[in-house]
Amino acid sequence: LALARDLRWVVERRELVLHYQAQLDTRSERVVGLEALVRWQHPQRGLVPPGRFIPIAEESGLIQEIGRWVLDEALRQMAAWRAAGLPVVPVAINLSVSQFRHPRLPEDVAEALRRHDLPAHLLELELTESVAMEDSDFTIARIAALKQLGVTLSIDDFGTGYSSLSYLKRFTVDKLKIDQSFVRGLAQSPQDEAIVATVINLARSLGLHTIAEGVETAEQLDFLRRHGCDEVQGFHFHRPAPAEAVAGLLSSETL
Ligand code: G
Ligand code: G
Ligand code: MN
Ligand code: NA
Repeated sequence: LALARDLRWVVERRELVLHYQAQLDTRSERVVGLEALVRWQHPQRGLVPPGRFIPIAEESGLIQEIGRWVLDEALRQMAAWRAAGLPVVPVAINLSVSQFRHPRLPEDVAEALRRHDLPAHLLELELTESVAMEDSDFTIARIAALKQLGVTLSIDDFGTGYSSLSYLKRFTVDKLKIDQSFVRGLAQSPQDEAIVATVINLARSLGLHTIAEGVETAEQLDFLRRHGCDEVQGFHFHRPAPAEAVAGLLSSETL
């Protein structure tokens, strides 16, 4: 596959870019966080979305190198914004299962934070349910090691995995990201509304924060506000955008 071949040099050739999508406090609608989403600026094909190349990178093992670049670049950007006097909000990055399992992950994260002189609470790691689901001593120890660093841990696409809920009491995650497939049905599907309301209540009972992804309409926002979802993210507010565009967004915020 041509794409797989081109991908091998993606880091050396500096063809990756991060876009950032704003996360807002549901009540105040202020920007309280950013999710970093990687894209591949391919010399011939243009901007390639992660869904097209992350699975290939996972198969080839290149995901480790890409993941370290994402971590470093997101923190470099945060430090640059901070140095420029912009309001600083936490940045979330996505971790694949194999990244989560990599022996050096906690050291890599600690080192990157040190390199950019940033406190750990400004970094959030998004884990998929398939990470959390594997109930092993390793997973428990790994989660504890990451928590010990002081980073925030969230479960991405919550509710879509083949999950039992029991991991929520063993693993000290901080936040549930309600998957956009449920958010899409708000104000339309009683089933989706029941699921979202239940997840928000569950999270509250467990002392976890909630963020709804894929918020596209005022009606969806209204439902989430009435049910006490903490944060929202979606095209209704902001699309993922390059750093330069996000700088303008941050500077217009008086936090
Ligand atoms: O193609 P699309 O933009 O919809 O793909 C988004 C998917 O890619 C999401 O599942 C998201 O979590 C994943 N993704 C985005 N950026 C990264 C990244 O830096 N690392 C990993 N492992 N996954 C990412
Ligand atoms: O799996 P993960 O949550 O990391 O994937 C995030 C993906 O969702 C990104 O590709 C991002 O572009 C996309 N996304 C973000 N907000 C919206 C939205 O409001 N609607 C839709 N359809 N996609 C969104
Ligand atoms: Mn995500
Ligand atoms: Na998600």
